[in-house]
Amino acid sequence: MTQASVLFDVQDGYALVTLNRPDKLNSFNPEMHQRLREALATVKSRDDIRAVLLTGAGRAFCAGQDLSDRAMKPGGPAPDLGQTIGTLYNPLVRTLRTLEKPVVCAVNGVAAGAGANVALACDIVVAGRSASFLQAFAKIGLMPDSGGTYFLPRLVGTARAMGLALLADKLPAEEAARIGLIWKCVDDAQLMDEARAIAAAFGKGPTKAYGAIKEALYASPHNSLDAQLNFERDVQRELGRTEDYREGVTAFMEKRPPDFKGK
Ligand code: T3D
Repeated sequence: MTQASVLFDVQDGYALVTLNRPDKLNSFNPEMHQRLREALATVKSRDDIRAVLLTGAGRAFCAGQDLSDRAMKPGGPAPDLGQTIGTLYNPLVRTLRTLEKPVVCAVNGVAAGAGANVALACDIVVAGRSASFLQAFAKIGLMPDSGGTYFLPRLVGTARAMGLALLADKLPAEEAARIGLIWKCVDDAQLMDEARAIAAAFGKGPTKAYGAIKEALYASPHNSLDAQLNFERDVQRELGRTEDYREGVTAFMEKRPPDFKGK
């Protein structure tokens, strides 16, 4: 029996989603894309799942596209990369960014090519000290995709984005955290405990507020201050009507931890 290319497990209010092609460094093939799409659709549809923790099996997080699916015969036809990007990678990045639930990424090893940019599409990225980020594209005659040219300059500025994309060198996790590419770097042995603790906290947190925070912060770079102020006013009005806000204030007044229901 073949192993599932994506493992899915629900615990403590979050879904643990594990890319599981370790012998190929969890590189993407169409089957893994499909399984991941199904996993994220389940997360979206189930109220009892209030966050995601994405990680990789084995020594890598994800090595991007499975290049053995791209082997070309001399003189043979070139693959249509626009097709896979348009139908597989772009929808994945959009799903991660627009999911109204927080997505934690535990980068357990190298994250290369689209694998690096899928990690950067997540909301909170925690990496093990031995992990690294590699915009591998230029090494094979491509440019960053899966949102790389969008995320990199916004996260670390154009100068560093340019260096990472053009030089295509491995960026160690510690340096990635230092320059603000990711949330934090922790010792390898602590990685999953740390990431699980964050995901579990999200799993019992105010889900609607988290969704609003994502939407507001991801819209922010494109909005004027006026537009952002108006967005905050309108969405805060909606959040003020949620059960979780009522519970949050009541719990504060009663000096007890809140019991958020995600509603
Ligand atoms: O194609 C489209 O549809 C367009 C979309 C493109 C998106 C992309 O992601 S393009 C970029 C694709 N990814 C890469 O270019 C990264 C290629 N891999 C590497 O550069 C290195 O493997 C790593 C830096 C990730 C890790 O290096 P290292 O030294 O730790 O491991 P290794 O020895 O290179 O790899 C271990 C095995 O995994 C090896 O197989 P083997 O020899 O043990 O049988 C290697 O071939 C395999 N592997 C690694 N990456 C891939 C891969 N097999 C297929 N596809 C890969 N991407």
